[in-house]
Amino acid sequence: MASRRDFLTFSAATVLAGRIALPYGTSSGVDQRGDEPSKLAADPQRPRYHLMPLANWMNDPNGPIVWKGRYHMFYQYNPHGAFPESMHWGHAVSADLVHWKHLPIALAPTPGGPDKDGCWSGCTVVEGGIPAILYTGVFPQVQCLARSEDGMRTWQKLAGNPVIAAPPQGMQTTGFRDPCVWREEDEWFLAIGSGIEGQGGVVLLYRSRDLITWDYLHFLCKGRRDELLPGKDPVSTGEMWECPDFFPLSGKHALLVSTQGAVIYSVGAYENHYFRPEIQGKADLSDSYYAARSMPDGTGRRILWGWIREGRSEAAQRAAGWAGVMSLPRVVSLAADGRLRITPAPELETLRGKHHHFGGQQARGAFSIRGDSLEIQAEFELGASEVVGLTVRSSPGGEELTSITYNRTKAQFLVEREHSSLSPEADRGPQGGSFTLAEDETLKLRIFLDASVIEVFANDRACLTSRIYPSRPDSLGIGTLAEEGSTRLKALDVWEMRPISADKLTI
Ligand code: DQQ
Repeated sequence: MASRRDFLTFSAATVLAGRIALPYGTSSGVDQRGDEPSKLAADPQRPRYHLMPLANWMNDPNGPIVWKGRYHMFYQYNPHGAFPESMHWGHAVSADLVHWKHLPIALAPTPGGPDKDGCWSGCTVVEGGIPAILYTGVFPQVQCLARSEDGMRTWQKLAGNPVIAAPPQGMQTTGFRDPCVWREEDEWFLAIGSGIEGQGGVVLLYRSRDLITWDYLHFLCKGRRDELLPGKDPVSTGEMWECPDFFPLSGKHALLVSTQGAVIYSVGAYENHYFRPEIQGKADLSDSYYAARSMPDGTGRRILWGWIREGRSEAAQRAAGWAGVMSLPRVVSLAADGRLRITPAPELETLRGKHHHFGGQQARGAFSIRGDSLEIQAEFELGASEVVGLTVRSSPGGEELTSITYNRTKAQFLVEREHSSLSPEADRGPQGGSFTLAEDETLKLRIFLDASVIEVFANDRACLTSRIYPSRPDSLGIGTLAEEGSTRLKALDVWEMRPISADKLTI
């Protein structure tokens, strides 16, 4: 998502103007600041049970990790406003995966250092009891190391940074960023997102004994030229793979890369330090979900996080004073057909408040429950209907309305946003992709509505994230939708969700 032009300008200017004091080699100590908390709290578009900074811009999740019984989440963060420049690492901690407390910024660009123009994405590992961050400094793109000796409160950058100063010699790379590090016996391995001009995305593999001296081995995995899309930049064509995330899963290995506007996963075999993909898919059907990173949670589960981008104009984002949201935690496992099964973490059920149940009705019409902070579960028998689904955030006269639909003939699952908002600032295009139900299968939807965020899970095998910005305060209605046929709604369950009030939490 990022170009040199996007990121270059702010940090140098800001530091010169003396607005942030950054002692070399330590965390910045800059706290999260931004617009008036009361303005942000009153913003109807601002999610209430998703993790996000108190204000300003965020993008990629970085280095999620379980440490001493707590979940730590870092993320790309610009403390200076709701726009993508001068990347820092924001930091939050949770005891339950759902409620979060914000901690001081973990990493800030160091004037004159290899990350002077931004601390871009990376990962967190623990070496001999000491937490360490591997991240990308820009520009040029190099890999850096920071460690924390005080339980992740402050981070000290290695004086000898960068630890990897350039891509392997002679390679015409399209990028060199976003390290993902893991341990095998007494060695560390590091995968870097990259690509070869005109050929496709690659993940480069390095090895080290101490996280400092790294030897390049070979490609961990390579994309194919015939997979490239037409486009204007290497990330949109697939010539550059961002944010590789590589992990073992039930006897197989999975690799996630962010490219072509999506998070693409491969499941396959990892042998002799080569990864051979066998099955591919999208971790989410929408381009609103990006740069996903996962963590083992200490109980055998793999938890996945993604950046939910905005879907409205840059001007609207700046005016709001915040931009970017962390997805809800999703549990990744291997399905019987070898694909990834990605479902909402059960911990989210602790946010459920008042429950409303509707059963055995024809699948048409509106329901008495209304809201924009809800979990909705619905199961439909398709009957003869070609299109089935729900409408959410509808105004009483239907001036604003968002449809979540499964189209049997087109084998498509979509969030349709044509009428989601009367505001000209909001994106209107449909989001979604291919999805097929078996002939006798019911459609099972689990939908999380949180102000401008929608996360939908269909039949435990498709995720679809979307952004909508209804402008009317009465755009809160829920209804069912069935065209040409006799769809039966087996059951509709709705829970009013509690806000997480991250800023007030103490743990
Ligand atoms: N965002 C980061 C990069 C990464 C991109 C910069 C993906 O490290 O490649 O904020 O969204």
